[in-house]
Amino acid sequence: MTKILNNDKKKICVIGLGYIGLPTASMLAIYGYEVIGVDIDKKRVEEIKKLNFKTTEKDLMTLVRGAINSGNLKVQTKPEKSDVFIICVPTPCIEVEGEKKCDLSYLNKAIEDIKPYIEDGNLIIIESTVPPGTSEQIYKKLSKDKKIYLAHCPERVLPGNILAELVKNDRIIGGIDDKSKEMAKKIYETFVDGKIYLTDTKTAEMVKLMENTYRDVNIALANEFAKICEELGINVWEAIELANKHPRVNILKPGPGVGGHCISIDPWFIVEKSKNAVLIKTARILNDSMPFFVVEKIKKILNKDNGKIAIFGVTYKGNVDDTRESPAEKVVRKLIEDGFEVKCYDKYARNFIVPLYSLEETVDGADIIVILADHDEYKNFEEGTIKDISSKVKNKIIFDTKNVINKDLWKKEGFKVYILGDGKNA
Ligand code: SAJ
Repeated sequence: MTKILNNDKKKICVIGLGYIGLPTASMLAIYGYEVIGVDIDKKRVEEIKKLNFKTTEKDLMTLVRGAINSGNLKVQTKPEKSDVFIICVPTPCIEVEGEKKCDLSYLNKAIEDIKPYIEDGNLIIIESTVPPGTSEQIYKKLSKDKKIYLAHCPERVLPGNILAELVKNDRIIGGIDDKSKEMAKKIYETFVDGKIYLTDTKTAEMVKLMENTYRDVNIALANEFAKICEELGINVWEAIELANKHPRVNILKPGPGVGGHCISIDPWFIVEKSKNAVLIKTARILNDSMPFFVVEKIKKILNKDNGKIAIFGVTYKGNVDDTRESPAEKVVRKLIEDGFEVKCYDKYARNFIVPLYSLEETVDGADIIVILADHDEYKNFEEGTIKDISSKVKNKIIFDTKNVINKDLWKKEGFKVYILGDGKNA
């Protein structure tokens, strides 16, 4: 579908220029809105202005450049009076008295920051993921002395493919009233090719949480199958592939745990609201236990509690630069705590809890190589690279928790190959 530039001259203020806010602000600017992109982080604002920020998102830099050059996108640290405010700030998870809860402090701060600029008739859109009922509470607060409109439009884009999904994916818009729904729809339909579905705010909040919870529970099932298959001498990867031949079965993949700032967090926002969330809580705990399962497995393979470990892949998933909540973080912390010497290699990662090394430095003298993220690089290692690695390691052992390596090539070099969930070589 070809979109036409909007000709309604609305001014939009996007609060939070992170992985959702920046592409959204840029997209709206490209489609003709006057956009003020706001981030409290001065450094981030400067980086964006100078087009000097790191990203692995395909074409994001080009989009931001186009938006800034069009004159429609301005980035700054303070909001301005606008017709529409779109809030895209993080809502992480915090632990309060042993219970995991949504941390609404960034969202509340954003609301306080825009409050002086809000006027009658403005539309406030919350994109941040929140527990059901949050938008209604914010509306109550803001509508005391102003006639405002409010909608919740949860983001649904997949990190690594954000720009394509921003346009292609269907959107859910929950409005506090019909006018709010329609006003928000008008904004999104300028750049969304997918269908737009309208509902109330509480349902939209729940829908977002259900999507990520569906995935978390399904991954937990795959992880439980991996443990069971190891115990019973079955290769879980083969078993899942065959089970998925059934027309109504689609089991996801096991791995070292669930990372990122969405799937490993959002299910807790349901748990905090309902005692009935029994399966959801169990799945979360199971996925959180996987890094420790991996550490135990490393000890079992090595048959000792010390040695040099070479980690490949520390981001929360393949081909992204984000290490937030990555399973590798827990694996590495635990290995170091238990007395292992650990070196990590990841040319995609932006930063990590320990320094990152080159491939050569990482494998030098290693007792075992452990793969924790499914970067394309590890799938496509060539014979020559594996030969070089082979000449540097102390023991030719590789443990692949993502089942991505070309096993035959590694075996050809004399490596003993272990795959998570493969009970045949456990
Ligand atoms: N993972 C597995 N096995 C699988 C699939 C994923 O172990 O079969 C792991 C990954 O390695 C990673 C974690 O799960 O550690 C999450 O990765 P992901 O690619 O499944 O999802 P995210 O967190 O990058 O993005 C999700 C998406 N939600 C859904 O697919 C329902 C995205 O659409 C959301 O917009 C995003 O969360 C978000 O921001 O909420």
